Amino acid sequence: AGVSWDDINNDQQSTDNVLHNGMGTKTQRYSPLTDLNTENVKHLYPAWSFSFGGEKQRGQESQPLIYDGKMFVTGSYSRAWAIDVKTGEELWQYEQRLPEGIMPCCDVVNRGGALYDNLFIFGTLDAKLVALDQESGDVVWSEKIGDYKEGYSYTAAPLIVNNMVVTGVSGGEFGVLGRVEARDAKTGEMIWSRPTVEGNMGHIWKDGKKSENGISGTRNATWPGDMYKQGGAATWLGGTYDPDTNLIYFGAGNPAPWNAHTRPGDNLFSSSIIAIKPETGKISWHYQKTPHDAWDYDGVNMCVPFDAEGGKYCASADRNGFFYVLDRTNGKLKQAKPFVSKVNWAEKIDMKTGKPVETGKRPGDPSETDGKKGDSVFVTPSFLGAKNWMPMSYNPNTGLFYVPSNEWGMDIWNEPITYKAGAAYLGAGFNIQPLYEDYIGAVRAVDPMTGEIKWEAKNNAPLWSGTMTTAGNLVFYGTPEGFLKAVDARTGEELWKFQTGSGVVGQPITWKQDGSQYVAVTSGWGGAVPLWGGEVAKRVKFLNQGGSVWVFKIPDA
Ligand code: PQQ
Repeated sequence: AGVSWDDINNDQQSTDNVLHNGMGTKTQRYSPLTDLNTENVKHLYPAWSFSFGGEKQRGQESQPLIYDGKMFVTGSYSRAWAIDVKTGEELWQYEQRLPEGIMPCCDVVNRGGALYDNLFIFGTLDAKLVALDQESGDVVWSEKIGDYKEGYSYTAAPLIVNNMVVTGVSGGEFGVLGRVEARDAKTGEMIWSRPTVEGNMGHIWKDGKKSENGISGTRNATWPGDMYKQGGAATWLGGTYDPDTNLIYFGAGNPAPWNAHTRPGDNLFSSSIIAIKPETGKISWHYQKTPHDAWDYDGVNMCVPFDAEGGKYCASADRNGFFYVLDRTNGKLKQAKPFVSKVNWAEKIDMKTGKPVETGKRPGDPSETDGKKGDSVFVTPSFLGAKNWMPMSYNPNTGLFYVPSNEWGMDIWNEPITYKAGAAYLGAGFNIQPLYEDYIGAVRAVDPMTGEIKWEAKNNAPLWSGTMTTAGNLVFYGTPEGFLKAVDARTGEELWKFQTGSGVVGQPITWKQDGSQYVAVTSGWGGAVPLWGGEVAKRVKFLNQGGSVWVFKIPDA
């Protein structure tokens, strides 16, 4: 018994469970189930709801997993539960004892765990990986990812590849060193560690012995002096694994500090997609979406593998406003088009060089003004992104990606900054502003091969939930206003909605059980918007917090 790698590798095809983040390591968030479809989705009703309890609520971004009659779900403040899927009763609860002084940049969120063998593995805000026994909730092993006092934390769902649990790090706003690490999923023992900032050394472990495994890229070619040591490029969103190419794809976040005048050069591999070989942790190829990032455009958005027109591609809807399609065998750019209405920092992506053609909208150098504050610029999208962490989905039947996007801009300026361990490392100030009166969010159906937007479903508040799509021609997503919605995957027509009582910033899933198709999502408003959203945060401050998971089904025939 237990969850095997074969089971996980087959997760997208097997419909009676959800074993992995993204509903399969490709993270397409696609289910072949058709029981629930555009005809009958209007009958979807709640089977049960489970409260995360506690006085502390905040953002609930977790994707639940389903296995062996149990739901495994995480919550804010590094909590986890196993719940009886039939009845909604709690089987066990785990709460990490968080020390004073943890430093998550963007709310106390967790995006879910990983199942492997008899374990449920998830990362915590004090930068640890904890493996719990699926039956009892007891700790089987626990390993440190980084020092929380230096700003490391963890929020993403781990990725399983073969017998390994593969994770990144959070902490880009504190000048941590971004990296991807693989551990033995059964024991937590380290197998390899691969920095995402060019110039740093990788390591590999064999029989408990650590040895050097080559620097990433070249030493200091794209970073001045010693700055590569605190270069950020945090891998805070986790990755995808594609068995066809046998590569792990990770997004690497913004370079640190935000003030780009301090670090001339491209600052590889920040704001990039990197492809990593699972055996050695070595980088096979990279593609930098925002060279010398000056806007915190980050780059963690996943590259979601898909096949089209005889090619093997992956797609990434980036915070910087462009929807990229890469040949996932070699990282070559195939397509890049904006997926929001206003992108003013770059005119386009040059298809020959693969680089953005910039428009001169970089914040000014403080040394050119009074030395304290450089010239401010108004830039679209804002640093919270045309798309932030919330995952998109891909439906192979429609050939479309369903992208949760937001329309906003920001005033941004630079200030002098020096590195101090455990302190914010930005050197920038900002204020996010809405662009339109009537909406900020929009789910957009993007044709990856043309970049064409086939339909859009607008939303007043910024969208902060993932999307999920099915062979029943449905797309599910949540809104901060509290609704879980189902729309027609071909047209965007709204077919069903349910008010969950707090904002939905979670990741919907679906599976089949005892002959019925089920849908589940967490509810609880939070994440980065209320904390960093400037004028937008003010606009949506009426939204209420919460903490629960909802499960839906259609009535038995
Ligand atoms: N997390 C959210 C969220 O959950 O709503 C939004 C963001 C994060 C951001 O906009 C970030 O830039 C961000 N950056 C890092 C980083 O650089 O390490 C980490 C995280 C995180 O772990 O949640 C976010």
